[in-house]
Amino acid sequence: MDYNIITTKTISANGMGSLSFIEGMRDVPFEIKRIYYIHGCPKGVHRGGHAHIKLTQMLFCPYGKIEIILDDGTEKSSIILDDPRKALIIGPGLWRDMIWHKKDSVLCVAASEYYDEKDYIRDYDAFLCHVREVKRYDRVY
Ligand code: T46
Repeated sequence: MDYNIITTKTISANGMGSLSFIEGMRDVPFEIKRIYYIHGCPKGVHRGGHAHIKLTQMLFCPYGKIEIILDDGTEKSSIILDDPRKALIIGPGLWRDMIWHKKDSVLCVAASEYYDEKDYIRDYDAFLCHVREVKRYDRVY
């Protein structure tokens, strides 16, 4: 499945917390064109329910606990983001659901493209068709 978990570079100062950083084209394999963040969610919230056609993204949770469930049309993987140093890079073609396990957890996302609703597949059956199309194309070329 096209995802990768990385540990961000982190500098800790005795008793003064830590500073983590992520650099485009160095820590993430793309130029960052957009950053968005999801906040103010109660515990138990489910978001997502879509896939992207081209977009690659890096997700991290600087505060709280959020579960990311990825689905490639055949199998599912569950990744827990509960450490500010942990980041998840997700390639295109994966259905994703996110579950807030702790109130006010923050999900930050760095994206490879500007926002484009046409890049979303928000219907699961259409997603399965897309996966089959991509596999057929890969077999031919
Ligand atoms: C993703 C997961 C991890 C914008 O206008 N600009 C933006 O940059 C984004 C990301 C969203 N929107 C609009 C589109 C919808 O009208 O904001 C609304 C909420 O978006 P959505 O329901 O897609 O939010 P989530 O939390 O289900 O998904 C988001 C991202 O949209 C998606 O790309 O991978 O976070």
